Amino acid sequence: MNTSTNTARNQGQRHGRNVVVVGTQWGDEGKGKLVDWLTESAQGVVRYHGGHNAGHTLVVNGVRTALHLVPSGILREGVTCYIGNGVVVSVTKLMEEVAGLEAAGVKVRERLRVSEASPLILPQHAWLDIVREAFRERGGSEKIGTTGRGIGPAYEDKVARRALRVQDLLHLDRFEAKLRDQLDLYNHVLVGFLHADEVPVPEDLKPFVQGGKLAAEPILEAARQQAEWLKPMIADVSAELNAAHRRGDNLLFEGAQGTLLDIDHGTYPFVTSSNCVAGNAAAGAGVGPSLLHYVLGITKAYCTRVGSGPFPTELDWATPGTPGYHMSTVGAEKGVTTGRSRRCGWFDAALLKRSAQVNGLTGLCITKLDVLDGLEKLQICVGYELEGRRIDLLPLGAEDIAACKPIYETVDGWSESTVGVTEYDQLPVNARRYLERIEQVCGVPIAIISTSPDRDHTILRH
Ligand code: 2SA
Ligand code: MG
Repeated sequence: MNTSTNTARNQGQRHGRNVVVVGTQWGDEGKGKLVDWLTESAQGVVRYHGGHNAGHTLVVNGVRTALHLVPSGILREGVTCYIGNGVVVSVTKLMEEVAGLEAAGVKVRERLRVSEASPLILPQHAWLDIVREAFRERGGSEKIGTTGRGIGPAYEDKVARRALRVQDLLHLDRFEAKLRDQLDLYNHVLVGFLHADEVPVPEDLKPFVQGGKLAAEPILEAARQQAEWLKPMIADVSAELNAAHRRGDNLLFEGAQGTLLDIDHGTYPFVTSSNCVAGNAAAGAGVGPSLLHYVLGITKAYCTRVGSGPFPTELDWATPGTPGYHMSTVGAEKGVTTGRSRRCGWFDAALLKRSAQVNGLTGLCITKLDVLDGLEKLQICVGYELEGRRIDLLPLGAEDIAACKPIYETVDGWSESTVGVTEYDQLPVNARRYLERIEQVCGVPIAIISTSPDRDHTILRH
């Protein structure tokens, strides 16, 4: 491999070279930091799926910023941030997030473009999400462990062709007619059928849910104000991205969640409701796949998962003194959006092979390597035993994945600190061995290594 031309950042520095940044595990791999770092050589950053269920933490000059819906390029002046048609948009949450960023001195509105074709997340979606989870639990089924943000129901409405979209905010009469039709369905069938009046209403939904029923007037009232606020940012994002590409801009496509949460390729049904894989960067932004030039897979040096569902290499992460507890505490593994503890476990190379395959990964970026500092021995899962057979690729679907017994290779850890290391050669020899073994088993080159949340603590390997 030609070492100087194949890295994502070098791809970015050449004009018109676009990079997709995708999570290869269950989300929270550190995509936000990498998008921010790569943005030094990009002019546009695009979100293409998911919604404000995402939580991206950036640390710049020691200051921590959490982003949910706004693309992670926003902290770089001069970068245009796009929310593509594949994203489900809560204008209420977008307004809150933008207000927070602007209060901290980040100019957002003049650099943010929101697709007119994005489906809206409205109070009925969050309410249905919460009610469904409550009833799954009551009925004895395992909860999905959603973020309760209304993501699933908003995508359901999109696929059922009854969604209200950003462009409907420009025609409030049309918005009202569609909303009333939709609420009829919610009140009579979707929520009504579930006896939603038995479920406690969260504070922020109280104005919209009255006696277990959704009320149109407060939603319309909020929409009128939101339409005025959003109007200057509403755009034909597909046309703008294609024009940006023609004039030589480098674009970064920012994935949210992770490959194992993908609606098709993940641990179904314990997944989110969108395609998280790199291929959806094209459909969810309105560009052709020929515009995606480099796929960078972001991979934590161990594994975490928030929410329910199978996790073959999961460890006991609650007992002090165990490697899982070390990962959970040193790695500060808590959800950025919901504050839930993330489950922790060993690195799973058989899972990563699945991820490399469905994303067509060009290179890997390993994050949070420093969290493993001080662990005496490390385990790498290289395959599983499933129904008496040995397999080396994560199977599809929750039931088979839950039945997988991991097969581990044990490698030596390192006692030195890797925090802030910026040169590959300065990593402890066992850290390099660990990385090189991962690379070998997964079959994808490691291009970048992150050694702390800080923007500058990054090793560009080749
Ligand atoms: P949803 O709300 O319908 O998308 O939930 C479905 C599943 O997807 C998981 N999910 C996530 N997993 C990791 N990180 C996410 N973002 C936040 C973060 C999550 C948080 O960055 O920490 O704060 O809890 C995210 N968003 C969705 C979710 O846990 C369900 O398993
Ligand atoms: Mg996150």
